Amino acid sequence: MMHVVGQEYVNRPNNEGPLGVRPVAGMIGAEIVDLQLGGHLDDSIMAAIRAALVRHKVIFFRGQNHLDDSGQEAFTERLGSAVKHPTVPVAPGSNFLLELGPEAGFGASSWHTDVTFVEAYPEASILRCLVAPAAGGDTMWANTVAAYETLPEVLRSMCNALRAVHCNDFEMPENSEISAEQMERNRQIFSSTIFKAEQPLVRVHPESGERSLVLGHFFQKFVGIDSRTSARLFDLLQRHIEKPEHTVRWRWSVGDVAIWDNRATQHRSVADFGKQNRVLRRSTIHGEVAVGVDGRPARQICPT
Ligand SMILES: O=C(O)CCC(=O)C(=O)O
Ligand SMILES: [Fe+2]
Repeated sequence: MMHVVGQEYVNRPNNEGPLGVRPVAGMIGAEIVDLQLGGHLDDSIMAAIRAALVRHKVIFFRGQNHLDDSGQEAFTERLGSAVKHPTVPVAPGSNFLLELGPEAGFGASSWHTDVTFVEAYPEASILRCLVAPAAGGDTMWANTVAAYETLPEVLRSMCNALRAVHCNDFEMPENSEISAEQMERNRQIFSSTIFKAEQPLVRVHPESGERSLVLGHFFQKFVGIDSRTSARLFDLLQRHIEKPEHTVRWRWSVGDVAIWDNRATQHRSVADFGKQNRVLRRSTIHGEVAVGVDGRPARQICPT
């Protein structure tokens, strides 16, 4: 099955019922218009949001300025069961939010899927913009289902059989927005407990049945392949995921909210905003253990 692209994707009949949905890019991303997020939304709207999320992989909502931390938390709990980050302390004043800001740059400016060093990594993340730079500091997402589906058949077969170790002790990307000392402090917090999990390279999505590639910056090596060869193979597949055709890019305004399906995407920030302030708060939703094409689940290596 070939992934639908361009007009075919944009015009495909949708099952999002009551929502106003405007695709942003040809293969991933849609804006949902005229909806106020919060803990008050009824089941039919929540089901439509979930359907839009699984279909478009990342959905955007502008003008959610009414949301404060507790509003974001209440909405998060309507969407699923909220989980804290395994090592990073919660943002001051919140119950389970993670802050991305001048004090807390956790190496988000390279491509990743959130928390893949945990066997049951989050199924979705919700990011709310509190302070936006005048220009710069966009976030990008890539569709890892489209990336799998556009690989030649022989490479897909090879990928189906592979598994990889992911770890939170990873090399954080260089980031001119944060001092070297701050970066080192952040790194120490991020990997204060070492987490390692073995993930299938190809994950079967529990809701859509779609297959996606599980890679990103927590990748360490493929099981049964030495580190150097692993790095070359990683590079080939990761570059394929990052092709502009597989991506969407969002320019933030205060009050914007983005929600992504963390089982079918990677994302990264763009570190081009210099000393301008930029603050986002993220919540995450508990995910199931990833399962490969052969039915084998992911496995936690440490801590056990
Ligand atoms: O700062 C960003 O644009 C992305 C942050 C990120 O990786 C996340 O919220 O999971
Ligand atoms: Fe992230």
